[in-house]
Amino acid sequence: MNISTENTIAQPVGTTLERYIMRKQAEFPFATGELSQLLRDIALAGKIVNREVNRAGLTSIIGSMGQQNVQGEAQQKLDVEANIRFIRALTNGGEACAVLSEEEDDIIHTGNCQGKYVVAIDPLDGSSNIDVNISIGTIFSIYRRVTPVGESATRADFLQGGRQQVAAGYILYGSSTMLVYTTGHGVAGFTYENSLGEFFLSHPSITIPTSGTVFSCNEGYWFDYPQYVRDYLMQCKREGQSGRYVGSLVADYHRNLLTGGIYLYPPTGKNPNGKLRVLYEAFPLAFLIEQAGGRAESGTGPILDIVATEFHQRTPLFVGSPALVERLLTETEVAPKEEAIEQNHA
Ligand code: P6P
Repeated sequence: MNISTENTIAQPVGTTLERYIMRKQAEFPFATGELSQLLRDIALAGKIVNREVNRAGLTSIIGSMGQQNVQGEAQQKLDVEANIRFIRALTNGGEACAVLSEEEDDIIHTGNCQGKYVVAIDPLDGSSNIDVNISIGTIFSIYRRVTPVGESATRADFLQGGRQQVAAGYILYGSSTMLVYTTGHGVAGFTYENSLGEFFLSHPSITIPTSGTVFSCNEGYWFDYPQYVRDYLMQCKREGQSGRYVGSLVADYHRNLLTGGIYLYPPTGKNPNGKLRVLYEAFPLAFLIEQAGGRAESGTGPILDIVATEFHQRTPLFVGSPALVERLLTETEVAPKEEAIEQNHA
């Protein structure tokens, strides 16, 4: 029997994440496999968290822990579960010597002092949406350690510049679960097939549309927004653009990555330096968007040019299609940098 792709039987299932990682590793003769293993460890934890998210409503896993995390934010049970799962997977995998998690005040030492990498992670971003069945996500950033292998990691291993990341990505627990990541050679997306327990390559090379007609922001803060942001949003509305805001960063980001658009989290009265975290939200998403042909800015420069000085420091974030970010920063009445200077001198 001639088994060809035209047949309606035995259709190929596609390229698994494992096979993709191995093929990509083979393209780099000096690759030793540690980063590949690290990506596998993250994917494994993502599968486990995916299972917990999918059955959250059926078990006692939804709802609040009745306590706050180090950020002073109400901690959801799934936040704690996801944090444990990723730290355990990275510890058991052996490639990461330390982890910085949004859920932990300080570095978590895995005991893998021979590990060449450190991982900054938001185990479950947008977790306040869990109870109402809205998409949530994991965001991760991988650095090569700067301290000697064999010693314990230090702050310096995490307080690097955005452009020192060696890999970054997210897992979106949405209508389908997707893993999207980059190692600096483009952006690939994988969709999880629950029945097989595998991620399959579904988006081999993601590039963001140059422009778009979507803006994503919480307009409840309108009167807090800098004038240049209000000017930009007014222009969007005059042109009949669409406001799309899930309130879950990974969901809004992923939609704009595929269809074009801009996500804005400007400085607000409640968060004068922006709400989003540099090390495990802005940096990884900025790395991905630049690899996909987009832009990520803080309002006073590219996100990736920031050099982190604190583990949980925040930044304003404007990220998405390059033409939209450019327009925000240059075509509005008061250029951001001028406004920032004015505010500082006010
Ligand atoms: P706001 C969720 O808490 C989060 O970190 C992002 O996922 C989301 O985009 C943003 O904050 C929502 O913040 O202030 O609009 O509720």
